[in-house]
Amino acid sequence: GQVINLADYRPTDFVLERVDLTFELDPTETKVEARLIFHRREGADPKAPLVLDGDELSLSGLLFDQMEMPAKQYTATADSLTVYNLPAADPFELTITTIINPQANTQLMGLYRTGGIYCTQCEAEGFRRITYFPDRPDVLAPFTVNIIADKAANPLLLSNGNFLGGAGYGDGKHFAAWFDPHPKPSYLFALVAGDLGVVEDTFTTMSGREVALKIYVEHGKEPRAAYAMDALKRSMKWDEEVFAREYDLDIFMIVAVSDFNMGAMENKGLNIFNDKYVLADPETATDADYANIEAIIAHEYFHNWTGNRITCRDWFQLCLKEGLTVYRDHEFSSDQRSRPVKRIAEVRHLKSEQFPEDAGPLAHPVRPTKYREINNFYTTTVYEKGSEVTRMIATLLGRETFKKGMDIYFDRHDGQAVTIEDFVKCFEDASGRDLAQFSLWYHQAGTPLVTASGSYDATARTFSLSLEQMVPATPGQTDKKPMHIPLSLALFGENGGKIEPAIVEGAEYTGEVLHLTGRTQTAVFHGIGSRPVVSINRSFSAPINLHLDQSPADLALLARHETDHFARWQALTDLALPNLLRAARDAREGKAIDCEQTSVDALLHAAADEGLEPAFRAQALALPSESDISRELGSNNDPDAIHAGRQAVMKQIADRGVAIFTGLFEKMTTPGDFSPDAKNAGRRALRNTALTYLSYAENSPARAKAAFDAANNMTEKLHALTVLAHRFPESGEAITALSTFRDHFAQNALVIDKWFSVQATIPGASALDRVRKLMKNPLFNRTNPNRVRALVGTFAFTNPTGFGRADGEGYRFLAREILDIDQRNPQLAARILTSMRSWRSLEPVRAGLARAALMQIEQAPALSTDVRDIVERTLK
Ligand code: DPP
Ligand code: ZN
Repeated sequence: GQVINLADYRPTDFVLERVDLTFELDPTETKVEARLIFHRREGADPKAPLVLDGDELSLSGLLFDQMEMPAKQYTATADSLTVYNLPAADPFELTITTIINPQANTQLMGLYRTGGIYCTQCEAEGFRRITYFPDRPDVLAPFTVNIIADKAANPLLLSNGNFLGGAGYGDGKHFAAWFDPHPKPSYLFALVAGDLGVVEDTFTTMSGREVALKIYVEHGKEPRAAYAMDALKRSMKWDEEVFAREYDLDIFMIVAVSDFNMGAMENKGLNIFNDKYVLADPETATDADYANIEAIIAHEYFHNWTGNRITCRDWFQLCLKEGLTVYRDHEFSSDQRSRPVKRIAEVRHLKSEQFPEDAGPLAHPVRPTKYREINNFYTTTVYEKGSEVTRMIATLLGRETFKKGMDIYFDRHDGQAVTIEDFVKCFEDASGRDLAQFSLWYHQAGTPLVTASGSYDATARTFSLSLEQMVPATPGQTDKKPMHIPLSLALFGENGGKIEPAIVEGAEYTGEVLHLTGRTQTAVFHGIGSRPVVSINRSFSAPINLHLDQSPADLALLARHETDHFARWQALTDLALPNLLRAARDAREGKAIDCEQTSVDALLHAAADEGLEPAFRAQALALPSESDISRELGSNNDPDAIHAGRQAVMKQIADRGVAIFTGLFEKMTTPGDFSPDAKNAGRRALRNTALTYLSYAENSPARAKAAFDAANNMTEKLHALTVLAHRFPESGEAITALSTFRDHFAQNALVIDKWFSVQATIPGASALDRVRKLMKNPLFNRTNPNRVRALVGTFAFTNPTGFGRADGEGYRFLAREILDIDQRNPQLAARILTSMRSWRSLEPVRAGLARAALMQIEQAPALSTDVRDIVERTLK
């Protein structure tokens, strides 16, 4: 694949007016007839040929205005169809016939088969695997879709839009016709056919229209779709109340499939989901699963406006729909659950996934300017950092002005394919602010580092805060300009009360948000009667790294008195982190590990504070992960030392807090009928955390074994199983629990994924042998992306001591697996390979071994564009 540059964008020479598709479905020979009506764009070169995209296609027929097209008038290859001598102005019709093989489509892009049903995935460039087409997001047209298939095998024939009608044929076949009146790009096309069960409901929109809601799942799984349906209705209501967005078709459908590369896909009126994000019941789904289902159902539904009604001009603008829609689903979940707890979870995720990406060889701007393979840009930078950038606009402008900007966006651009510049302009118009400097967040990669230091002058009654920002160099970007960084900031007195400054000089400070715009800047707060404790980047108002030296006493004060509970969590984390970093260094040097006590006290104080919600306390007690610690250490990392250090810190906290943890474990039960709501989930989270600490204090599998046996919900059962397997892998209790669990859930693929993941993450050098053995287990399935991710992906991404074992065998194992997966499913292979993105921060021996494994991939003869792109950038 060659490099595509944003600077080369230009509109198509031809305008697509209408699309009429007919599918004659067959597992191995599906006939696709595409009737496309075009006219030449005004002002376009009257001689320019029409060039359509294809991917592994072969042309079976081509008509021009229903007449056979002379062979010399076109050229067809597997990846393009070029048609010459087309009319200068008049509309014309091309009828293109292709025959495709859904059964053989293991890439899961285009039309494929999964569990006996036909389904499609077209984003980003899957439609070109169905027919020759101007397969780009700025070509929008209304689609009519006719589906013909064997009736017994495929009672259900679905596509986008509204159902027009259908009928049976005498030969056992039947057909259905769908029409989507909303012009859409091809990436939003969907087709599903097969035999599925359905859960039905209705939603009455704000203007009083009744919309039919249908969720299709495998027969027998209908009861497990109830929560997804509930989340869908809540999403529809929320988007009306918060963004005044109403649904625009008569029907909204979701289909759950078990083989899917992504989480879900927002096809117009016909979302297709990885069934992992639809199916849930208390016995088989964890609270995290419920939360993910709620978020992803909302996310895909919200795309109807941010993505579908207003789409991207080109794929460089992916964050236009993804960053914004993630922001919207975050807001939705915050409103449905606890806002601070949700924010903590978002920031944890951002730091563990996006920060390493932004600090490594795969770093790229939220709005990139070039790519070789667009599939590789569905990244946490585009999604999560993109959401943070949207969130900063709301923080800078204030909620009301932000809403005003969104209203302008919806009014101005409905039905269009637009750019980030168009989006930002709406907020400039709403606020009268110049957002040019702010826009650097879209263009400059790398996580800014802000260094802050405060000094108090008692005589002048001033507090001066010096700030300095630095954006690190990233691939292709060495010189960075200073950014516009919104820092939510407050001052607290020794008694814990908030101090309101009389005047602030040196920086704009409105609504407790300080605008850092210079490379260096000093803000002076006047009228400060006593030495303040400063709290910066409250609610994580900007996605930055912050360096601020604060004493354990000051952090402990914030941990107790900050009114922003996110900032309390941050203070507790800042207290805990130095212990973990020191412990990692000490472990490496074979020194004794000793925790600084203020931090342990603060943590235990929070754990026991009944005034704090249980979910918050669970978050506070969940120490930074091993990969968080390596990120903070930055370089020369030894996963074994980090692991050993963290284990020692856990043990010390557990020993000191054993009484508190025992009390929490006993008290935080969730009696009565199971409820997946946030409150009950919080109690389960805190109880689980207590169990983890008790496994260190008691150093015995007994309690976890009892918890495993007694659990009546997956959240507690899986956690108990994890404690047994991770803490006591050789014990009879762990071995029995793992096999009981497997036998009990053998028929449930999503639970068996968890069974694989628990074992893939057992720490230590022996993990690799376990993973190898599991790959030979009859339950392992190489063709199912969820299963491959659950075992191979989880091992590579979240088992630093097992994957990163000192002899490099883990890296070599991954190299071989990537090459194998790449044969079938390049997207999946490329995604799992990004687990190597932080290899340079390893100590030299491991780094050398990791590099050798990467080179082994790079030198393999037949790599997909997807894997080639990732491996070359990772090595560069
Ligand atoms: N389906 C993916 C998402 O919603 C890509 N658009 O993020
Ligand atoms: Zn999305």
